[in-house]
Amino acid sequence: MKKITYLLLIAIFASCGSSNDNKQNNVENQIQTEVAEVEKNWEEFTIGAIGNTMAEMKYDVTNITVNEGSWVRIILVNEGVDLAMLHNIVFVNYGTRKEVASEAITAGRAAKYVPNNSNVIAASELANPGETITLEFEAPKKGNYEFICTYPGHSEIMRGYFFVK
Ligand SMILES: [Cu+2]
Repeated sequence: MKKITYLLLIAIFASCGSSNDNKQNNVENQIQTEVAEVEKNWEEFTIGAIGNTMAEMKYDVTNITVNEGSWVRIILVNEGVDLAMLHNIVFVNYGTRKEVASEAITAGRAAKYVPNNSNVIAASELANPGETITLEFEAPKKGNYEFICTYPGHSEIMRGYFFVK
């Protein structure tokens, strides 16, 4: 609602006889962009990456369901304190997590452990211990997907399911 009021103010401002057409176009483009943002149907999830050892670490959410056509916002909170606890969150086609996790190791740190593999739907940045990162993407078509942490050695226990209905 706040954002809509803001957009109206921009619209009023824009209609107050700008002598510069370019400026007018820029304002109109900005309005269109912001309207598109407001109209997106966001589904937001906060996921904690918890634990401080290879045995304890996990996501505190392991099952996410969204509607087709929505936009997904994942807020990944790395609650670890041990410096070895680096995590990301990577969404992949169902049944491909082992393949993607294996290629992630080859891709290495320079690629943020995200391989160039068409089964990857969306991938976050790496979160350091104590860091929170956000990943936004458009939900893929209806179906079953999985999510994993592709940091080497983590994917077998740091994983969950993602359903688009
Ligand atoms: Cu991890």
